[in-house]
Amino acid sequence: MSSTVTSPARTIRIGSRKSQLALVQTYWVQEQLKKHYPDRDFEVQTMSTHGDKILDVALSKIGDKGLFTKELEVGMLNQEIDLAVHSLKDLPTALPEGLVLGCVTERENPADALVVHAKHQGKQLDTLPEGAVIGTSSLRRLAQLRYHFPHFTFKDIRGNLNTRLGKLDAGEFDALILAAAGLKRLDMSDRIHQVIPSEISLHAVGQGALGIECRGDDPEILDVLKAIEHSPTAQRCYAERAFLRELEGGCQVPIGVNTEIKGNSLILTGMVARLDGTSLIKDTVTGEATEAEALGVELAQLLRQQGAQEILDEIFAQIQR
Ligand code: DPM
Repeated sequence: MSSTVTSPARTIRIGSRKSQLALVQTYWVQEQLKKHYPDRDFEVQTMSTHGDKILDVALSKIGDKGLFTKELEVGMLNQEIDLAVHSLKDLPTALPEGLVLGCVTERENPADALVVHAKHQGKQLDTLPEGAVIGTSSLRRLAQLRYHFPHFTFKDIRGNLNTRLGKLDAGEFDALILAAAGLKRLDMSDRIHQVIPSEISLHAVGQGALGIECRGDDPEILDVLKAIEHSPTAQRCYAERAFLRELEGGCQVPIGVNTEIKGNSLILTGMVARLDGTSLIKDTVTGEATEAEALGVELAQLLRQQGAQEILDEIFAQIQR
């Protein structure tokens, strides 16, 4: 008699940064996977990334792609973990050889949000006083807000969400600009005073979505991840990422986007702005949602014809001193 030996399915190891937001996101992914594959085991392994360790330097001055992802990527390539959960906007558009974007999950509201100090309760961007100190370390937020509200003062801020809110409450800032999605995931939506309209601030590429990275030669994991992919979010984010990649922008450039799916169409808006807020180039393209990446490339070329490259070259020269 012959016997069949079936080896037990391997435990799937999920890598995560240690920040509170990263962990909330990773446990959410673990739970979704568990729902689809109740018989499989998923375990979470945490790692610190370079970006978690240097908290005192402005993001834009670090100038390193993959600041929040590299250690996790090394872990995947060394077979220590099988997949890594990232805020998609922190995942560079070019991934290391051997790794792929295995899936994109359903997006939260991708907009930026205004959080004000208690003394400005009820105020919004257009009612905050002249000279109000706005905390952000995003060049994208800085450039767009300067363009629309040149009378504010802008100050760098780093650290996790709680640290930032603590600095706001202590009176170091009059208001902060943060991703609505991050506040929502940490159950702090009540701190949002204004969801900033896209006419004022186009969000970062991939903002509000989670991107799960894995090895390209691991068909089993790629298949497992398909169950939690959200295809409309993925199409929008592929268009946004193609736009950013074509403009060769990293996470420290004043580039913003907005996408919308209507039927089979995808509408992509993108902008590039000068850091001092003196000029802002913005345009929109529409096409088939299935041609998402081509649309991103088309928009990048359109903005380049309108002078986007000159703005970017000027900024690269400034931040890579
Ligand atoms: C990137 C930026 C910021 C983060 C730059 C940008 C914001 C930095 C700052 C690429 N990553 O948005 O123009 O404002 O000081 C980050 C946040 C989230 C993921 C927090 C935030 C949560 C939201 C999400 C930091 N990465 O943007 O307030 O999942 O999209």
